[in-house]
Amino acid sequence: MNPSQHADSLGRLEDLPADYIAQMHALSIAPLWPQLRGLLPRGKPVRATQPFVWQYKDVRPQLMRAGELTPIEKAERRVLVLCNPGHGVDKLIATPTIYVGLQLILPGEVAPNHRHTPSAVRFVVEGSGGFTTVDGEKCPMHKGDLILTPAGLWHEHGHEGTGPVVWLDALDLPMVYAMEASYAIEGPSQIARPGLDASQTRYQRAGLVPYESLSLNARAAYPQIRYPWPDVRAALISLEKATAPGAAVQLAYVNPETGQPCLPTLGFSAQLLRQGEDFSPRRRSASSVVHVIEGHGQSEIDGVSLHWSEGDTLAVPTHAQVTHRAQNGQAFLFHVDDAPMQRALGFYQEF
Ligand code: GTQ
Repeated sequence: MNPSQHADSLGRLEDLPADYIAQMHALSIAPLWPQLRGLLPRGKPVRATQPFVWQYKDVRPQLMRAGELTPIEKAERRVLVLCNPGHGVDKLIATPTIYVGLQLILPGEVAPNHRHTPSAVRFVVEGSGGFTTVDGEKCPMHKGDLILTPAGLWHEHGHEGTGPVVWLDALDLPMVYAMEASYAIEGPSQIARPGLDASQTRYQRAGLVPYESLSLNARAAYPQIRYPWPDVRAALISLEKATAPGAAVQLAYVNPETGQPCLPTLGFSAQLLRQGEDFSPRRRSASSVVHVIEGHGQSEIDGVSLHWSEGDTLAVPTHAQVTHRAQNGQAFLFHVDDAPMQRALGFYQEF
């Protein structure tokens, strides 16, 4: 912790005798009161995270260049990390809790099998022929698909098609790393089970689950691994017709057996932004990352105006005031937020 000090009526470090400060520091102790307002600012947290947009037209050429410069064997994961400028390029964070990278895999390449303590998802940005095998389940990767690689599950990526495949990685890595609990184990390539992509096939329609899953001891922690985009898109278009003007046309990706967010730490949702409508959700304590699936538009985040189009990714700080607006037609957004971990910690708020 390195909280900034604030002018206040509380005692300052300089108010104390130098020998007393030296004695305390030699014993690895420190007084709280000079730092109290930094640790617990009044009313609202202090945020270093900036509202920001990474434009795909800027990042993509850099990613393709990585494809030329760095063979997959030298990278394991060929990823360019989206670093929030409020935190610099060393911290590798988009928001305090969310790591986001763009990963490139070229035809015939393999990103070898491993598993780790952070949980991850992939959201496919472009290309076809890519696949991820998760705990023996081989999932095809089509544009807009969401694929989970939860904590502890083996995962490896490959590419059986032509042309580059790019996806967005979102991980709860910053939190797990801060807990000094982040590590990975490498393993031999998985043997994919027959029954390609079975988990999404079993949960084709909301409200219907395989009968045998009702017996509690059969319940898997992660029953669905892939959420295909065409289904989500069609569901959003249906939902729009049943949603009042100004209300969110937004669907959360959940565990179909429990209805709870599909990962314990991060939440994922897809939103249809109606043409010509200013969408202003309630201010909330969660930070988030927004990826543009389709369309273009503009967002105001804490007074910062950001223009976006397909493939772009935005950072939204905690407690931010947000307005999104699609331009020249509707737009589709993918949201990653840290609301599940804030709820688990007991302080998630909407204002
Ligand atoms: O594809 O397994 O962006 O382990 C960072 C860490 C991707 C991955 C990342 C990872 C991966």
